Amino acid sequence: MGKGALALLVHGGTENWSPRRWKTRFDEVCRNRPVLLLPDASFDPAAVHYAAVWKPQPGELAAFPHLRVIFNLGAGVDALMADKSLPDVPLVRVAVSDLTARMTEYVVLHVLMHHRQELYLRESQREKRWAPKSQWAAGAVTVGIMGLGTLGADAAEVLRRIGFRVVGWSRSPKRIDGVECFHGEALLEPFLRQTDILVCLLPLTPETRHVLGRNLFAKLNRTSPIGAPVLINAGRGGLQNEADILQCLDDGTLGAASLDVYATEPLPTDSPFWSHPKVVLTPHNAADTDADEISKYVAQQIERFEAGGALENIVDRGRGY
Ligand code: NDP
Ligand code: OXD
Repeated sequence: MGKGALALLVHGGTENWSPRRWKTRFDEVCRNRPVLLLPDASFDPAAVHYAAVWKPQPGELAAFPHLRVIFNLGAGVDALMADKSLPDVPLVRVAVSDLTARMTEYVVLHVLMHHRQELYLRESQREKRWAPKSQWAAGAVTVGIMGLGTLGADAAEVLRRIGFRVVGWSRSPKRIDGVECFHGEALLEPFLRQTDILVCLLPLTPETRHVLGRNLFAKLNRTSPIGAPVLINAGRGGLQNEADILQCLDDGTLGAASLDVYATEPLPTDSPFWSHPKVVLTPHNAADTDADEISKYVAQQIERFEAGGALENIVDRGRGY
């Protein structure tokens, strides 16, 4: 019997993430396995055993009666979890070293940008103003990371090595060398009270939606050398209350924000974030993963699964991540 087919359902993304590029990549790594790029009028849905997806339409995956595993081509599965007809088969997400390293680059870049007063220095340069401000040591600043999973834990370790004081918050208890770890609702406030630069790497779930709002920002530390606290969100736009962020930037509750993700993407051209002087904005590309590594990761998981081995990085549907 031939190998069960892999169906590709890919919507959106950059040129590197175009459906055609994914088809070429998967043809290379899935030897002797049919790879179907959907929509394809000639395919037999019953032949599909695996699906590799990025932002499929709700209901699309329910069309495959013999589906065995769904592979999400990214780390966050919030879009998939919103599909009420998602087949009840294992859902695997991406957790690969390339993605982790790129996210850590983004986090370190933005923490350093605020720590080293880059917004102020660039403004001085534009105005040809020679006006240095005093600097402080990394150890005088506490970076608080919400989400100590694959991405948050790596960023925490690298920031600590650079010299920052690092604290972290997760759902369950964690141990990371040199990082003070907090967990659960009850310990959120003590975590926030110490945090000068807040980095959010949480998944979007019903529990975390809109967690980044005024109530939370008001609990951040205001006595560090950087002054008003800074928000860095590279998790998901649904984690943030955008009206609160804008008001908190304007009334000084927040000193600055680096945002990679938004409630609506692409960010509408009339969003005040585009031109806000205290916002450093990127277009959801904090960690634009090497797609070749992802296709190899999926192909290896399928081979291992068919040989009776365990799948890795299966999403816990009850928790939503
Ligand atoms: P993981 O699942 O490995 O980690 C998630 C972390 O969040 C865990 O530490 C988890 O706690 C914690 N968490 C989840 N829910 C809660 C809660 N209710 N209260 C407290 N802590 C909670 O995910 P990753 O690190 O791989 O990725 C995180 C997110 O980053 C993704 O879901 C995605 O949305 C986003 N992302 C964004 C990208 C971008 O380009 N902007 C690229 C890739 C990912 P515990 O450990 O106890 O389970
Ligand atoms: C992801 C992303 O979840 O790129 O992988 O946002």
